[in-house]
Amino acid sequence: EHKFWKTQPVIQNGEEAVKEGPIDAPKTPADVRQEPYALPAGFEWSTVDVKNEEQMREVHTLLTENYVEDDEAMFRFRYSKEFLLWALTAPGYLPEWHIGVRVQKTGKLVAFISGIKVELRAYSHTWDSAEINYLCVHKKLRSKRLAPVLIKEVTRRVNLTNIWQAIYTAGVVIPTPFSTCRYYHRNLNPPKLVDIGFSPLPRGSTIARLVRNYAMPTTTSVPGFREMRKEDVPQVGNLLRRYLSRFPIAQTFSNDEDIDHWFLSGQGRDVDGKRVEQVVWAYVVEDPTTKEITDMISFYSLPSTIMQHPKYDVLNAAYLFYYASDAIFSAGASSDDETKLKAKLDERLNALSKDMLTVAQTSGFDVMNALTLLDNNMFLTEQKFGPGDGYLNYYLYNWAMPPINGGMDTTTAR
Ligand code: YNC
Ligand code: MG
Repeated sequence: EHKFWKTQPVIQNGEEAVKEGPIDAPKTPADVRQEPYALPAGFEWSTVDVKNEEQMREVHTLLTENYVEDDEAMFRFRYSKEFLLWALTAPGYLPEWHIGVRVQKTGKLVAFISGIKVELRAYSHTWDSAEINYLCVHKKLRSKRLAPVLIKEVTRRVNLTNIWQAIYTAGVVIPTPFSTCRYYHRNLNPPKLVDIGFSPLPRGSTIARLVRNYAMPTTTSVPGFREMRKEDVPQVGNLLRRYLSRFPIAQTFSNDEDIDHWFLSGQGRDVDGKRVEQVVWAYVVEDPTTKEITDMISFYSLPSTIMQHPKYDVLNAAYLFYYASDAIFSAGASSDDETKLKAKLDERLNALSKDMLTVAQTSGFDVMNALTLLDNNMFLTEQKFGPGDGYLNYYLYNWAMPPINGGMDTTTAR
């Protein structure tokens, strides 16, 4: 059982951490193995330059054909190149942490794993960490224990930079999640979701009835709701940092460069007559009288390939990303008690998420997905999200801490 994971500094099955801290004895980069791990004969390591168009195309093709599928093999994630560039070149990223494996003879890219640098806070500890994502082995090379080699190699490269912790998410359960979130789905396009088998047609219902039930208004309704702009970055940063400080674990977004990258750099635009896909959609509420930013909300676009359907081949899915609201902050005096603030926040988040769904439906998304994290439980059901069969497990490498109930995302399942 877990031949690989039982050798790694992670909480082992059945254990539960009480004390917070690293699992391994402290080391320095000088203690780290200097040579790459050995690959099976016929394969070689290849650091992938994701800013190089041809190399990005290779990663994109590998993932489009071989990355995560649902249990019934109906859908497969179809990250755009724009998305991958956004996710892999966040402030502080290291090119050496974008690791490929090629067939020596042909140069074909057959496996990939990536890390970016993120500052994390868990309870009261804050540290630089790696966020590991896009682990992928070509379908023809599965079950040959290549994944452990990729994981050990990325660990080695991260450790060489004096970073000893990592965060990652997976659909599979391995030792040992600190939190598990459930996926919820908000139908935005009933005829298509029923046709492709994503949503059932409830007994006794009709498509027309579903369409009416899930129809959003054509315009947003919160006064001052608008797209986020460059000049909002400092205010959005302060708001988001303050909002996230309420949760047991979160990415710190400690400088405005992070805010700019994660909420503005993925905007769609036309370059040399070519359409660059919009990845992240960020909105703020600017108070019409004070001109202050009181709220923000965002989502990203992550389509899935619909496998073997005669009519549709892409599911246009949006994923709820970060949001924040000052509704929960007490106005100084102790008069605002916790219950009142929570009720205020509940109301505000429902209004905000409703406007976000309005934007998403108007923009042609088929579904909005969200996880049971942050304050999502305040609005998911009211905004007609329904529970799905998917779960996402959250993991830390070389960090022990008590598990988090209900769960809280970090940089999300990007
Ligand atoms: C997984 N997703 O348990 P044991 S998520 C971690 N994350 O080891 P083989 C995984 N471990 O149990 P295959 C894993 N999936 O024997 C499998 N494993 O100890 C473990 N799928 O290796 C598994 N992408 O090579 C087992 O399996 C061992 O050929 C088996 O390859 C696995 O990106 C995989 O779902 C996932 O491409 C590459 O199935 C392949 O099946 C595939 O025989 C479709 O491996 C795509 C897919 C995973 C998406 C993701 C996060 C990855 C996190 C990796 C762990 C990072 C640790 C921190 C490192 C930095 C530390 C510092 C500092
Ligand atoms: Mg393998």
